[in-house]
Amino acid sequence: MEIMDEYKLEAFREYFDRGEMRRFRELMMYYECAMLEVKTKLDVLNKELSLRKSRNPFESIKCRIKSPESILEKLTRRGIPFSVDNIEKELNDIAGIRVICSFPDDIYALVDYLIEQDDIRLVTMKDYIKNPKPNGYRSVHIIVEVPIFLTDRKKPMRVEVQFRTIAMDFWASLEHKLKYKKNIKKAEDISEQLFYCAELISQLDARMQQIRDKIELNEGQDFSDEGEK
Ligand code: 0O2
Repeated sequence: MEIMDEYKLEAFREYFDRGEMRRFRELMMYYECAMLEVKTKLDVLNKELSLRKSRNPFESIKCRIKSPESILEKLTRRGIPFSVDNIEKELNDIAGIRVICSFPDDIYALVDYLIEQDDIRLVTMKDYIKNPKPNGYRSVHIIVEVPIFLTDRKKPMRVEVQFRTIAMDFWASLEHKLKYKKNIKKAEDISEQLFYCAELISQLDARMQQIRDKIELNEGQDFSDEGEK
């Protein structure tokens, strides 16, 4: 997990006085706690479902706290004045979790199990699998609010969770790398090729899911809850 060290905080020293710096560190600590809460919930679901269904609903899980440079960049890009209050009020992705699943339907099952929990509040859901971005990007992004229990109070905090399949993550990682190769970025045929690859990947995901369904049917294994009764 990425910890916000002194070196990274340098980016903020010219904007914040000592008091604001202290409040900023405190806020980041709250986000870290909220991120751990949600990660634990997902780990618990993964363990329970692995035992019940003999396979992991997710392959890996990564957590990160948004870097001070990215926070600064996002607020500046949106024309929002830079302050600790605005960071908390305006940004939903300070605490971020990325869950990499094997199959698309595992994504929807995990989202449902997570948002059904009674201390979780779904703030927003963006389904870029059903509605991919124009460049072909696919993923499900949810913002959830989870309470953290401090010494003297309970504080609701927002966490972004991105769910992707291995194939979607493969595409997004390479596309992200290529985006920063500026001379390539502008070439139209590159965008078209990336879009085409995203379509292929989506077909691949659907095919792999069909193969899994066939195997499970052959094994007489019904993975739905009905089949377990
Ligand atoms: P990082 O370091 O990953 O956090 P925004 O675009 O951020 O102003 P919003 O509504 O927050 O607005 O964006 P959205 O659509 O929910 O997605 C934000 C995050 O999704 C990005 O984070 C990426 O991680 C990922 N993402 C979205 N679109 C793409 C895409 O086209 N390609 C790739 N590779 N990833 C994408 P950040 O903010 O970029 O940074």
